[in-house]
Amino acid sequence: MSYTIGLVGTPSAGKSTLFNAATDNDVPEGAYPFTTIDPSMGEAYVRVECAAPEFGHSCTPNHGVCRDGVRYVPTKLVDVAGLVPGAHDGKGLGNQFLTDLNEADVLVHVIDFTGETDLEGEPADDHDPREDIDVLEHELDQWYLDILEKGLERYRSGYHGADGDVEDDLAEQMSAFQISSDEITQVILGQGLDPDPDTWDEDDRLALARAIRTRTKPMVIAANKMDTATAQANYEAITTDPDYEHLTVVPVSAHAEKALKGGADAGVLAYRPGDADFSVTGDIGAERRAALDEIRAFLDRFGGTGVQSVLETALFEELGAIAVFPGAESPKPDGTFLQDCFVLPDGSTAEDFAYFLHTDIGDGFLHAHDVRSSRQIAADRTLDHRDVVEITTTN
Ligand SMILES: Nc1nc2c(ncn2[C@@H]2O[C@H](COP(=O)(O)OP(=O)(O)O)[C@@H](O)[C@H]2O)c(=O)[nH]1
Ligand SMILES: [Mg+2]
Repeated sequence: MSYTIGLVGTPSAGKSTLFNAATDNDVPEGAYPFTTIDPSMGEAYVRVECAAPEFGHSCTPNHGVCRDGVRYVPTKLVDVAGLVPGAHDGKGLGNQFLTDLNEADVLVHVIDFTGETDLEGEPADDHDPREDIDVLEHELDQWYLDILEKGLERYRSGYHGADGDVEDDLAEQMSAFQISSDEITQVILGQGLDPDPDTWDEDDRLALARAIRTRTKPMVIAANKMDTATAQANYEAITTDPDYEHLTVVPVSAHAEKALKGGADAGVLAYRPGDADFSVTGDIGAERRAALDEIRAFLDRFGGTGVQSVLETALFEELGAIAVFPGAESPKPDGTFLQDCFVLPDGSTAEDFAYFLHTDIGDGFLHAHDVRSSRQIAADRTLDHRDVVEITTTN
């Protein structure tokens, strides 16, 4: 199991550029856990501070790499092309777009913050990036609403749901979104709605669809092309607009990341993806040096190109996932150490982790050990990000 981060946005927002910058990694061959089935699906990495130095050893990752104490943990990235206004009504790639979108656990909405691309991806003079946000939210909400209405029809038809509870019919209709009937009940109550669906008017149903959407499809905005003055002005305006306070907006320059990675691949730059700085290690011309000076000014101002941080924000903050190391305090006889680092759902317990590793490990669970503190931990203890956990089994 691993998470999939979906890049979504209007044409020309910079999805492919960001996708390429995030997936074109200098990782040894054979280190890829996912086979590429289609070109829009790739392997990206999220950074996790490695636990190995705390034990005085260096790690030997099975997947991804570790660079000076920073683990690059693989995650799937998918470029979901085809967002156009009216997608939920079947416009453009329509339903295919929504099906593809559903493969993602969390979304990164890539937006051209320069305002020089309209909703159809055509050049524009003064497009407001807020429209991009509104359009995607509207498409998603309508899509969820359509499914919610079908769930209500199912409920009214009375053919399904043994107990006749509306949340059961809704959960069944929304099974693709992986939401349980208990969670639906929570959302209904959270919206202050009466449990009887016959009392819900159109606005109530839309609000409910939206609440289920934000819960099952968390999202972060990649404010792309922030290497331009117009994008910076729009960023300032949007991040101070109270109507958009509910969103997390990460400033990004996919171009800068691509340039730095290119320089690192060519051996003229020392740069680790996500770093806030780089150094020139090879011969570069005056022109390239000037371009790099601009990138350095960008990094100084924003703390990085934003490509790594937008993926990490999506996974660890919006989705709330945690990274856990299965391990012991010293290397195995063959010298391997902390080979794995897994990304698990928010709220995972020691026992969940055991089952995540293998059904046999879960079934044979005896106790878990917090390796850092050398303390035994209960099966139902929820784990924290970067925990190092050893599981002892009966077999
Ligand atoms: N200035 C600037 N231009 C960018 C950036 N990222 C992408 N672009 C440009 O935006 C255009 C569309 O990019 P592309 O990745 O093909 O967009 P997609 O249609 O969303 O996949 C191309 O001309 C890119 O070079 C960026 O960070 N800064
Ligand atoms: Mg593209």
